[in-house]
Amino acid sequence: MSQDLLPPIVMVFAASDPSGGAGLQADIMTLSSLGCHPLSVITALTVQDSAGVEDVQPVDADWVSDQARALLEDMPVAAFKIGMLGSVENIAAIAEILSDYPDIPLVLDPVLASGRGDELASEDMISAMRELLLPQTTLLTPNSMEARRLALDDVDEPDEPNLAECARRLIGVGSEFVLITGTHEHSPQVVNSLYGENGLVRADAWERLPGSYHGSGCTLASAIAANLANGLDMVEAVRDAQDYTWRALANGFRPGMGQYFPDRFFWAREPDEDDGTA
Ligand code: PXL
Repeated sequence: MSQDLLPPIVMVFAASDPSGGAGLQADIMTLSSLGCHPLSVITALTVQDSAGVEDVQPVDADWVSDQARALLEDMPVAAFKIGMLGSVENIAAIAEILSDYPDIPLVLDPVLASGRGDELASEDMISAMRELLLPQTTLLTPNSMEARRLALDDVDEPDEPNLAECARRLIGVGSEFVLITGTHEHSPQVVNSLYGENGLVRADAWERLPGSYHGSGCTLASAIAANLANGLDMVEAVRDAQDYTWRALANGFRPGMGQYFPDRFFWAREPDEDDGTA
């Protein structure tokens, strides 16, 4: 079999969500749905259901390093995607690995809390992300609340910075691009804004879907990583991944008593118009 037939390989650092709504499982499904082969480096285990996160058990940082190093020495990786990190030690270990692969694009989804508001990152972890990971990031994908928390200066600020100012600061810290998603803003449409070193690159407005979703951020960030691995440039990758994510959400389902889950394989369930059946 020719190497040309190799699917693009994307290495994910993320925590297990046994519900399959978010986390590593969401990343694996999204990357597979978009034609990539996912490598999964587990940073933490969680106990959760469709309503919220009950418990988190970080994986030992040496185990995180070993999982990644073994694969990186074996296979060509086209993109990195980072989700929930689990501990400051894991952040330091991952930052060290990434520094050996500066040419591979990195999509960092700064997971700070679950949809219900369960804390998934401590203040120390936020500082470590800012100092060790942002300078190595190609695209950071915070929601507006995460953008404000990450961009807040240590000095007390009387007013919250606006989102464009947050993006400017996060790019100042070292991320090449920042995509701030607008799901949590009180606007009639969801507006997602991509910023680069010269400010706003493009903004896309989407019909706001009713209901609350588990794993929409993981889906979007993984879809962008898949598109970059498939050779799209950043603007195309971000545009196309939003379209994919919106469709996964529009086809969402509610498997339990909590939030809706995106259907990352909505295309596999769509009726096939050309299959000859009535
Ligand atoms: O959606 C963010 C997220 C990422 N990773 C894990 C999660 C969550 C949200 O609950 O549990 C493991």
